Amino acid sequence: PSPTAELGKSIYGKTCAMCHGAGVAGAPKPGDKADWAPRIAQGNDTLYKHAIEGFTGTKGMMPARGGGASLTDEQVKAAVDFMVGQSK
Ligand code: HEB
Repeated sequence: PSPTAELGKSIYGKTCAMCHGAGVAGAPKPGDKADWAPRIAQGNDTLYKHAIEGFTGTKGMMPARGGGASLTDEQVKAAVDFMVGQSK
């Protein structure tokens, strides 16, 4: 795995899995292709924007940077890439 993939997996485990791992409050689980397909179809730029700035959808509320205010954009994007990679 590339360094970015390792980073994404690590960030996901520390900051995102608390909601996304079990699908808490409507958070899409990595590997749930039916939930991810329409999200992935929006394109990476939208996914990154929603993960960085936060977003409220039909299922619930995604907090900005998953509540990890100190995460850099690169770290959040790497975690998004990891989640998308698990879900294709
Ligand atoms: Fe989240 C969603 C990412 C954390 C909750 N998210 C989401 C998405 C993404 C993400 C990409 C999709 C968007 C669209 O569709 O556009 N997250 C993420 C990351 C992280 C996270 C990367 C780490 C940093 N989340 C989180 C947490 C929570 C959440 C911690 C809890 C608190 N999310 C969520 C939800 C959702 C999401 C609920 C869904 C919304 C709707 O409605 O759709």
